[in-house]
Formats: sequence, C-alpha cells, structure tokens
Amino acid sequence: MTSKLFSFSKKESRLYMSFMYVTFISLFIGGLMGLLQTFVRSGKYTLPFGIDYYTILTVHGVILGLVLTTFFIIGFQFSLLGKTVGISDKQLMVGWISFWVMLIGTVMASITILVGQASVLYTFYAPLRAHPAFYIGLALVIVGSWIAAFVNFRQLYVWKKAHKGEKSPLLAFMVTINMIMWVIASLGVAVSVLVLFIPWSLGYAETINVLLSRTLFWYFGHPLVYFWLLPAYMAWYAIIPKLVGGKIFSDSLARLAFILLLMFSIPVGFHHQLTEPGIDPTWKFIQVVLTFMVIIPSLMTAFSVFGSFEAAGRRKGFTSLFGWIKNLPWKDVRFLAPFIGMVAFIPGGAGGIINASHQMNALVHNTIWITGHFHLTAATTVILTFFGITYWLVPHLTGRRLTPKLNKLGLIQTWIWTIGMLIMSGAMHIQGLIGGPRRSSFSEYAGGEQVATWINYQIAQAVGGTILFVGIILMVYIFIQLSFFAPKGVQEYPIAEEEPDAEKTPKFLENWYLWIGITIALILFAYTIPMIDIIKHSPPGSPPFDWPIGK
Ligand code: HAS
Repeated sequence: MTSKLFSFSKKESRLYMSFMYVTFISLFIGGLMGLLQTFVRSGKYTLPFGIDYYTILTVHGVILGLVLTTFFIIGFQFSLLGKTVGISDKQLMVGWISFWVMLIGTVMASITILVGQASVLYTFYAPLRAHPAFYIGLALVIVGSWIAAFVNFRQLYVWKKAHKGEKSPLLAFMVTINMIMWVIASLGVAVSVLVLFIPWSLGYAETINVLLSRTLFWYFGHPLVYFWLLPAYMAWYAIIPKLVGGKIFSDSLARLAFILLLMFSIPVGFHHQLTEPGIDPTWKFIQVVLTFMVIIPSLMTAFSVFGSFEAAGRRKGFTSLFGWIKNLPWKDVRFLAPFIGMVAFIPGGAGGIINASHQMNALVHNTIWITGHFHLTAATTVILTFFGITYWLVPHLTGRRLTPKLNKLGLIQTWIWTIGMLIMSGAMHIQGLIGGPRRSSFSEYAGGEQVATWINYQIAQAVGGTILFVGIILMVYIFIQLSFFAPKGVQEYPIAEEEPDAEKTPKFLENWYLWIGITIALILFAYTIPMIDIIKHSPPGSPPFDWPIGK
C-alpha cells in the first residue's frame, strides 16, 4: 500500500512553482531559438542584426537541454519527496539556496551566450573557447543541483529514521536513484570545467587536452539523458496507472529497473565517441556492450507500463484481446501527452540502438539523424511527459483546477506537438541518412550534387519547427492560465497504489551500499585504463579557438 501522503504548505508550493516558472520561461526562449534555426537552415532566411547562427544554436541547446530540464526535474522531484516523505522548514530553506545558486549560474551563462561570448554549443567541445563566465555559470548550476540532491537525500534519511523497517515510498526511492546518478555523473563535468576549462579560458593554461575534456563531458553527457528520462519513468510507473484507474504493476520491478539504470547509465560515454581517435577500440567495444545492458531496464519499463494499462482495463471487465485499449482515458490530457511520449520512445529507442552499434554509428554520427534521435527521445518522450505532469502539478501547487476547456487546449497542444515533431524529426532522420550534417548552419557546400538532395528536408524541418513553435505558445498560455487565472479548486496529485495482494518488495533492493558500490566498480572498470591511456599518450594540447574563428 502507498504510505500516507503529505499536503503542501504555501511556502512549499512557492519553492516548487519557482522551478516551474524558470522552466516555462526557458521553453519560450529556447523554442524561439529553435524556430529561427530551422528557418536559417531552410536557406530562405537570414538572421537580422548580424546575429550569429551558432549563438542561437547555443542558446537553444543550453536553455532547453540543460536549464529547462534541470529546473523542471528538480522542482518536480522536490514535490514528489514533499508529497511522499515530507520536507522540514530547514530543508526548504536549503532548497531555496539551491534554486538561487542555479538561477544565478543560469543567468551568468545565458548572458554570456547572448552577447556572443560563448557560441560553443551545449556540449562546449574544446578547443572552442567561451568566456570564463560561461563555464563559471555552468559550474554554479551544477553546484546548485548538488545542494538540491543533498536536501533530497536528507529528506529520505529523516523519513527512514522515523519509519524504521518500512520500505521507502516508491517515488522517493526513484528520486534518490536519479539524484545519486546525477551527483556521480556531474562530478565528471565539474572536474572538466574546474580543472581544464576555467584555467584555460582565463589564460592560466595555454592549451587544453581536447580528448580528455570530451571524455569527461561524455562521462556526464550520457547519464545526463537518463537524468531527463527517469522523472518521465517515475510518472509512467507510479502516476499514469492512477490516471487509467489501475495500480502499480510491480513495485519490485520498478525499483530493479531504476537500479539497473543507475548502474549502467554511466560507464557508457564512449558510445558518443565511437569515431573519436585516441581511444582504444577494446574499451569502445566494452562500453558498447554496457550500452546494450542499459537498454534492458527500458524494455522492462515498456512491457510493464503497457501491462499496467491492460490490467486496469481487465479489472474493469474488458475481456477481448485489445478491447481494454478503448477504456484508456484518451480525452484526459494528463494521460494522452505522456502516452504519446511513450509511443515516440519506441522509434526513439530503436534509433538509440542503431547509434550504439559501432558500424552503423559510422553512418549516422555527426549527421542530423542524431538531432532527429534526440528530438524524439528528449523533446518528445521526455517533454510530452513533463507537459503531462504540468497539467496536474501546477494547478495542485497554485490551488487551481485543470478545467475541461484547458484540458481540451492541452489535447490540441499535444496533437500539434506530435504533428510538428513527426515532420521535423522525421525530416532530420532522413536527411541524416543521406549525409546532411548536424551542428551546422545553412550552406550549399559549393553546389555539391548530394547537397541538392537535402534542401526539401531542410524546408520540412522549418515547417515542423513552425508547428512546434505554435505548440510552445499554446503550452506557455496553458501554463500561465494554470498558474494565475484558472478557477480556484482542488486538483489531485495522482499517485497510484500497489496491488493489495502484491508480493513483498525484497529488502535488498534498498541496499544503497551495494548498488552504489557496483556502480562505482563498473565506472572504475570501464574508465580507469582508457583514462590513464588518454592522459599518458595524449597529443599536444590545443590553444583556444574563439568564435568566429580568427576573432
Ligand atoms: Fe541517445 C546521442 C544511444 C536513449 C538523448 N542521445 C544522443 C544525444 C542525445 C540523446 C541528446 O550509442 C546527442 C548528444 C550529442 O549532442 O551529441 N540513446 C542511445 C541508446 C538509448 C538512448 C542506446 N538518448 C536516449 C534518451 C535520450 C537520448 C532516452 C534523452 C532523453 N544516443 C545513443 C548514442 C548516441 C546518442 C550512441 C551518440 C550518437 C553519435 O554518434 O553522436 C537507449 O536508452 C534507448 C532504449 C529505449 C528503448 C525503448 C523502450 C520503449 C519504451 C516505450 C514503451 C511504450 C509504451 C506504449 C508502453 C529500448 C519504454 C505502448 C503503446 C503502444 C500503442 C504500442
């Protein structure tokens, strides 16, 4: 059974809402940049006032990939813990510190990008150099998120002390896993920023070890995508079943999936560097094998989430093979948006498996196929689930209601997003397969024959991007309504219960020492020797390149 749920005080709601405000401001700014990018790449539009394509591309990636996600996730996770294990006044105060540190870091990094001093994209690959304020801003965002992580750990610890012998609430367990993964992973990027980038950008170091900096980035960069995905999985496992009138499929299976994601999401960064010279192929092979291991918990999720839908329908008396599908709440946007996210993850995940396969990676790496892949996974699966959460979380926090009219607008928003993304991401996948590059502005490449085959797909991306931007405006409108204008009322915070006759969750699933121990052992195994290799045999470091080159 689900243990007692806490209700939110006004003070608490204010903190969680602050994270939501930053999320939706980011959605608007980042989305606008995305629209402009697709216009530029269509070849029919030039940016005004000499604004550089790579400046807006960096704003887009940093604001949507790093800022929006981190703020939404930390705010949502705070609310999950507040609901299931509670939060003390002191913890709340430290929660505010984390918010402000993250916000100051975000503002610093954003201004630096906007004034054209950090056109280095969200991966900030060396030897492109940004102004030190960009790296310091990013470091602050990470430090702020660590503060949030330690508040979260403390929240669960205090609850456990007061509930000796009880298993932790499933959602609190899941948040803890996500934050452990985040802290371990972000150590890599913190080291890279503090030890390599900041001294180099300040001019204290003349050169930078390019391969080492990229390897540290991807040590962080892959778990980063699971940091985005896991909150969506939290909703799929423990919230959506409530919305379809069902129960949690299996508490033990959900915990095991999260543990496997913790263990296997970090030692796999080399699958982003398969074409990178200087890394021994044996270690690339080992990390590819580990990548295939991290697919398993997602397949567990796919079957069990679908299973929970079927069980809900069967309980209501639907006996035919697929009759229960009709019973799903198709007209409830809290369900529809995440559901479409799930469906998108089927091709999105399949694309990931293609990327991870070394030979096929050679075909798609650095093509716009990869951009198509992460617009399906991150910008559809994850973001549509986040929108689905917003429809009940925001009114719950503001003491308002999702009215039938707003629900209807939400359904329209979901379909607009789906159509826009189908067109944009589909065109990106196809253009990638015929060689279209990613991370690049419009070019006719001196009139190459192959280049002529790309243009229609680039125009299709602009069409998809425009439809998506309409979706963004609608989503921001719904958010403003839910925050300030929707009628006052009570909106449920939906958390599903376990089956009454569910088997007991084994105690060892909460053996943190064991799971963190295995995670660290796997990381040491996958990274120690190649890291020593990279440091010992690295070519001469690179001096900085400032954008535009030659500046
Ligand atoms: Fe990825 C590149 C491999 C998942 C995001 N990925 C990226 C980049 C991003 C990203 C942002 O191996 C670009 C980074 C850059 O800037 O360079 N990815 C994978 C693999 C997975 C995967 C193996 N990626 C994600 C997720 C992301 C994400 C999730 C964001 C949220 N990815 C790669 C590789 C690269 C890469 C290489 C580097 C490429 C290169 O060369 O640069 C796996 O985790 C995927 C497993 C998923 C599944 C699907 C399970 C399906 C489910 C849905 C169930 C549906 C239901 C509904 C219940 C096996 C859970 C049923 C309803 C019905 C009607 C049937």
